[in-house]
Amino acid sequence: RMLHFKCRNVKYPFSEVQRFPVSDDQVPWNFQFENYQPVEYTSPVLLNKPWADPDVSDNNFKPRWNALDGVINRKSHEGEYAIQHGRPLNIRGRTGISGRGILGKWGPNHAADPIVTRWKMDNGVKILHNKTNLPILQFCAIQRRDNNEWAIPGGMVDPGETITATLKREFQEEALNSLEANTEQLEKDRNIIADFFKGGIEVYKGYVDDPRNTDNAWMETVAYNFHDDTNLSVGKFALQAGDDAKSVQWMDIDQTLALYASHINFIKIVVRLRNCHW
Ligand code: RP5
Ligand code: MG
Ligand code: MG
Repeated sequence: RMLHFKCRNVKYPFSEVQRFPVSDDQVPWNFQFENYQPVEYTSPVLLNKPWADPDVSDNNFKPRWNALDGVINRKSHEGEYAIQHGRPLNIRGRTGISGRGILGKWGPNHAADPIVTRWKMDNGVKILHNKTNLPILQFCAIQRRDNNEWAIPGGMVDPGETITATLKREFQEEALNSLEANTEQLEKDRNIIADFFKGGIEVYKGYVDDPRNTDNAWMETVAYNFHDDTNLSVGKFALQAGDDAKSVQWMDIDQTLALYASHINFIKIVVRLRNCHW
């Protein structure tokens, strides 16, 4: 399994909590790490939040680990995770923090990431990169309000929601500001959007190296590529940031991009798929 980096050896987001140091070797749970003393941290923000799990010590909390638990998916895309002292163990290994941090669910927290792409064009003609001679692909990137990092406009799968619905909803909320925008335009575009989101290709399913991950809670995602080959569909839309996005843009893709969590790895898969400049 791949190592995680963004949830190790740094301060935990929105807190002063410093993670217990974990070297590359020490990540796997089967590595003997006698002196491992992760900092216990569950954000007080989670207390009594309807979307968050209760504490594992709560007698009324009877989660079904590694299973579909009513409308909550507690299965990992990466296989079976272990349970220790009543808590799931991070499927990729140690992070230096025990507890849930700011994640609502113990174990996997499921998200979906819509990678919406178009070609960089000049009057309907693809622009080729001057070094590689390959067409330049652009993706719809949002700047996250929580940490200013650029990212795919993904979001959490609501209880009982299908991945297909999450992909389309999060794109509309974060990149088209559907929660606030003038609904007249969105109404006009509704059929275009519906058609466009039927044509997705799954490019990644699994763990996300997210800075919010802990030893007992972590992000997982399903990423889909939705591609507008002509810029006559969603590619022609004027983007407008909304909800947890503070800005949005069509961003040229190349290997120097610095993106949130492990999003660059998902973009790289799309690059191979579309045979574009990198
Ligand atoms: C990442 O966090 C996922 O890849 C997805 O992009 C995002 C979901 O969380 P929020 O945007 O709702 O904070 O791990
Ligand atoms: Mg969102
Ligand atoms: Mg989001």
